[in-house]
Amino acid sequence: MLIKSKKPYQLSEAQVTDEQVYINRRQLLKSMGYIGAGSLLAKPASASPLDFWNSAEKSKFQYRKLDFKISEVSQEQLTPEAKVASHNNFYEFGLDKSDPAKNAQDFKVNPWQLSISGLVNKPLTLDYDDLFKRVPLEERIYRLRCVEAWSMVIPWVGFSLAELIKKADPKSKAKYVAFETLHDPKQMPGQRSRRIGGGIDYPYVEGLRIDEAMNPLAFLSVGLYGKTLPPQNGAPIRLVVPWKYGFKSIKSIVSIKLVDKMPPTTWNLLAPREYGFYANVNPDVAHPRWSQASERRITSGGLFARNRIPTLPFNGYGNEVAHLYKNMDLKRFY
Ligand SMILES: Nc1nc2c(c(=O)[nH]1)N[C@H]1C(S)=C(S)[C@@H](COP(=O)(O)O)O[C@H]1N2
Ligand SMILES: [Mo]
Repeated sequence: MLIKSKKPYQLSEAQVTDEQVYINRRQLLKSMGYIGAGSLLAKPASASPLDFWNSAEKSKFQYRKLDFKISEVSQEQLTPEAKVASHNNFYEFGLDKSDPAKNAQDFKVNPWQLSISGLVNKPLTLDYDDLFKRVPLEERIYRLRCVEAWSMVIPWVGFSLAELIKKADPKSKAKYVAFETLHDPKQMPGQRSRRIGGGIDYPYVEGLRIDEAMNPLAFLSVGLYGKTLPPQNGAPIRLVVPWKYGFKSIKSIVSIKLVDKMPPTTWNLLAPREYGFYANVNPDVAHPRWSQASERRITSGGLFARNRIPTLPFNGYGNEVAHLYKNMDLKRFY
């Protein structure tokens, strides 16, 4: 018998996806006033085959559980962890969506060094352990919209980029922030060959205007689904800019540099007519080769699930960020 109108957290685990269990547990714990519930959830709660730790336990990459504060809950259906970690763009590890998950498992993320330098009064270098403790961790559920017109909903763990930049005390001359991915052809096969690497001149570089970088939505992620990032998702630390196309969200960052001029960015260097510096999600500005009016939302459905949805301006984050572009022609500054 089908029992209707239960509260979400009353559903038995067998009735819902692992991701729904994950989010419903969080909603319940949040309503009960727990702080740092990440550690509570880190205990395998049951022997259910839906347990969200299973996929990570099978991988040989060493994961750590993370403690964090829950700052946001979402009614949107999360993209299953297995899909978040197997459908990737990370050209350093190959061009097919399945390549990074195959080729990045031996990627060494500890030791790691991330420097914050340039036009700052207090340059900083964070080592691996600092990434998880310099700024208190929180969970943020964000939509990720790739310029290729697919999207996901991902529970990230990390902190606001602004919080880290403030610690370096930026000078007033700093107008932009430049980011750089690790350059290590020994570990990243795409950096050894133009064919495997998609013609990109590595290291992968990205940038934001300083006011974009200081917007509280701009996020540095060190984890997803409650534990450290899979290497294919940009371990140990990657940017997440939810109102921009996915290529702005640069992975495996070693350098954050405050600068006075607009820095070069990888996809703009490769094809400037197709990819601009701003890359704000915009259904009204088509890519020269395809429309951006809608997207395929990757959920728990099968390959042929009907999940085409309209794309929203700024990926649905207009209330938070539209003011940054008040007097700009977004068709020109794509
Ligand atoms: N260093 C680096 N960062 C990168 C990329 C890349 O190829 N190399 N791909 C970008 C693109 S196009 C997207 S859509 C997102 C994908 O992130 P995900 O694999 O975690 O979903 O990462 C972005 N960051
Ligand atoms: Mo992308």
